Amino acid sequence: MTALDQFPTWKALERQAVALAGFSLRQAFATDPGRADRFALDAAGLYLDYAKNPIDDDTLGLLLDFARARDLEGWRDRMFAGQPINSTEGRAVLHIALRNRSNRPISVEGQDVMPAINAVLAKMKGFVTQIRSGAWTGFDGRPITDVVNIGIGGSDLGPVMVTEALKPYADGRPRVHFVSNVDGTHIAETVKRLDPATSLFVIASKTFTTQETLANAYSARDWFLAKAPDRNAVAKHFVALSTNTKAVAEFGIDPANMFEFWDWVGGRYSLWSAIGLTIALAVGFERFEALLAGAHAMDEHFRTAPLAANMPAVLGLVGLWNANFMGADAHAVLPYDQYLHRLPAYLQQLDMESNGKGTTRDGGKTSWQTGPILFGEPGTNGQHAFYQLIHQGTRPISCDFICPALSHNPLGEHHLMLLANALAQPEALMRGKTLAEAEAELKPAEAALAPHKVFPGNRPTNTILMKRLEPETLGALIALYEHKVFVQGVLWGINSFDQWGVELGKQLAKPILAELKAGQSGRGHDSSTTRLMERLLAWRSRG
Ligand code: G6Q
Repeated sequence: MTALDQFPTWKALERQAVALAGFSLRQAFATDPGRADRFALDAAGLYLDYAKNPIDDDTLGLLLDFARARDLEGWRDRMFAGQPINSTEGRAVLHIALRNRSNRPISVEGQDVMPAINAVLAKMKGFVTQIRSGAWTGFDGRPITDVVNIGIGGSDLGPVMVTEALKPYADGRPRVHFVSNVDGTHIAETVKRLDPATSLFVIASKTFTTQETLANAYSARDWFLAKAPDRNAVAKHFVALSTNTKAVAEFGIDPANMFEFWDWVGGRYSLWSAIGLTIALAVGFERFEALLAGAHAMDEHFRTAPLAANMPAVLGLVGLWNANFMGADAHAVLPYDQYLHRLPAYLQQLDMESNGKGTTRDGGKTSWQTGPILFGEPGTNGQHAFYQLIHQGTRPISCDFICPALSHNPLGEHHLMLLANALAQPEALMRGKTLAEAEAELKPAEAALAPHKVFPGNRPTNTILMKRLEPETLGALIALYEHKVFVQGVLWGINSFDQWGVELGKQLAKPILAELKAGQSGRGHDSSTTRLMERLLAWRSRG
């Protein structure tokens, strides 16, 4: 593809960055009383304030010109129309169909996918009702008390994050657990306190070939069979969420107990599909549907709102401005809600696996930065850890502050204290503190401390507010980020829906596993890997 710096609209952005070299957010707010109103958007129950970014009206106009030059609306429409925009895998990208509550027909290769989606949702609903009501019983006739979701990556992070976020809606009937790591500790610690007769294992794997998931699933089955009366009991205690009926049957799960999805659902975009079964088991099917409805509301906004008023488009464009023109190589996601404590981990996969790429859609090399390094922690914990670097470090880092107005646990003044911090941090990052201000706060004897108390300010932040963290607002929030990532992938000219970068490590692990089993390092490794393997083998042989 044409390098981005050959686009006149990109060149205009480069000139704008030079023109804004001395731009001061503090001054912009002081001189422009309308700034907060102009740089804010409402959609699907979310309020986005992006006024604390180093932009002015011209910058936003130029970013929108760039989006048009990159045919953002065309790509969006092709995604919604079910065209195979995941070019390296020749697939459509239709997580939006999974939550298409309007039931508007969406076709893949001429076939409407909505009837199949609705059929799986109906099957999920029936199953969830049976488990939650106690009608589905285990091998000794008792109802299921504990569900263990076994999956990894996209088959784990989304369900874990949502289940944690919706904990106030979970009644513990059943309790849910998640096992992902191939480290035996994860499954061993999880099943330790469980009763096989009242446990249900949900094996979540799109391909049903993933090494970690299969290893955990087989260990779970062994643990189960050690106590179960016979192999027939597996049917009541193991279900699968997958696209691979054959492999599910080979594992020993009756395909009648498989909840299907399709190859046009990317792993990290799959929590809306059968992969969301554990979420629905934890909080009830109606809440799962409300989650879908919230995401659908954001989809409709993204699909129809003009770019300048389009929340995912604007969030993506402002993010690109910070990443490509303001030097922000890292982006922090800072939810001021304890229930969102797994959101940063979830977004790490969504963003970094989607846009951590240096190859353009047509196989060329990017000469521009793409996806930022993403990290985060719930507020206020992060404030007592890494915020120092965000305030005074040498690298600019952009941040998203996420905050609900109401808490599910209105305890004394806790939530007001949380809100005060969520407002103070972006204000401090924007405003900073000058040397003169620092000096004015110090006694003459402490004057030497003044340089240490200077905050450069001008640090880019977004703040996303919602009334309360509920299934609908959570659905909208996740969809907002999904579409933001999509927007940025389009702007950068990369395919956000493949993940070839995870392959090499998997490939190299195979021979190493065989060598570790044989107790001897093989040829062909670098000397460092060989020494490390020898040391591990030596310690294991003496262990
Ligand atoms: C996500 C990735 C990846 C995937 C896992 C699990 O987009 O494709 O994280 O979800 O590797 O794959 P399976 O669901 O096939 O086990």
